[in-house]
Amino acid sequence: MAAAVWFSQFSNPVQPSFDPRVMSSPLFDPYTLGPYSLNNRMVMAPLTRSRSAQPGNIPTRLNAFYYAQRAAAGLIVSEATQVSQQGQGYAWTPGIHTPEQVAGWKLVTDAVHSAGGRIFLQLWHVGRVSHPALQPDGGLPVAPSAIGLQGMAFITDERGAPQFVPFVTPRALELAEIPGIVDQYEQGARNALAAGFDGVEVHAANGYLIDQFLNSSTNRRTDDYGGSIANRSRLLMEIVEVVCGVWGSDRVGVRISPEGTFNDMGDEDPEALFRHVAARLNDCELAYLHVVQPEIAGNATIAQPDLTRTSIVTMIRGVYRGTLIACGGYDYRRATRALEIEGIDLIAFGRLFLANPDLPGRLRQAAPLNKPDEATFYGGGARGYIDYPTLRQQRGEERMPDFARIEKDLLAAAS
Ligand code: 8OZ
Repeated sequence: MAAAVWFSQFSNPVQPSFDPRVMSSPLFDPYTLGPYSLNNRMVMAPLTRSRSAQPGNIPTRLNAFYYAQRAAAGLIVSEATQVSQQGQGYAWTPGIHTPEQVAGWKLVTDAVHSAGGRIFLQLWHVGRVSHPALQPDGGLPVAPSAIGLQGMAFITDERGAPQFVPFVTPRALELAEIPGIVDQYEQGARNALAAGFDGVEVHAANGYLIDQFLNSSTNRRTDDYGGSIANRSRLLMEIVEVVCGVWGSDRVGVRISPEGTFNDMGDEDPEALFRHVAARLNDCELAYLHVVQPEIAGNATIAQPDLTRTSIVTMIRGVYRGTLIACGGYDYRRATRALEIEGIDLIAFGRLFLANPDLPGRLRQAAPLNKPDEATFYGGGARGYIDYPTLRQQRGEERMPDFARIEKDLLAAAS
């Protein structure tokens, strides 16, 4: 497909088909984020979809189409993307450590930009949440300490079919290996710049490597990276420093999940830990701090918010002076309330954006929402990925595309 034809399919894909005055909420206000003017205060949350091309974990035109469909978000944060082979923890997740992956991501950023969107890449190292089958040398996954987690790793068998196997106990990183981990993030940040992203988000949430260093239950180190809260935060701060060196701090975000329990996480004093983290990050003058509500564990809601106590997100709002994104189970009403009353700056939506490519338009006119189909969250092709209809398509104002055909064309197209 000629380049011009390839881009033209993304231009202005999300035309409003409604009176924009219908709903009034700060969600629809523009927002200045670092050097960028966002069209609204709705962020598409990072969502693992496990649909990169194999072998090589390479983003495809199908992935580009999916992200461009959602370009009406004020900001898209990409799915978590491993900075190295060692950093991969699930089958088929994309990487940002080979030239082929950078070229694949360039298709994504070009498509999103042609559609008028903004996209940050989420930099990811899973640490212990991996398996020898995914490791470069078939070795053990690495972690701050040799403490395993319960549950199953998602890998592939010899024929490439999906398979669930128990996690293994990781090995503790040597002190001398830690600069190499920081280098992986720095290289990932450079590669993201080369791939045309608008910024990067450091994934320090949800029980992956950086979070394993932060939390006392997974970090039993006795060197400079363990023990005190300052020591446990050291890896995060070193990574943030090098990533800001590549991008400039106003194009770097950090995602944390205080009190999160996903991937067997826990800390003896999460309030003190994350108060420290938020205070230290104030000094970095980042684009934003992105906080996952503790009621969310990966893709599941495990509890309802406890309204009788001050939430950890409220505590962080009290400490953190910069742009704060909150994520986790928000609907229109709760999101509007968070912006109007709780001092949150931007709201990230995961499942709602997954199932509604035109989410801002739908919320603005209080239109019904498509329901996400859990069976198609991870792996596969167009189904459950690019075939959620827009409101215009559902109303017959626009032809319903032949998604199977689009998938075939996109994956057949030469780059
Ligand atoms: C759910 C399934 C796989 C990965 C995260 C990257 O929690 C993830 C993830 C979530 O941040």
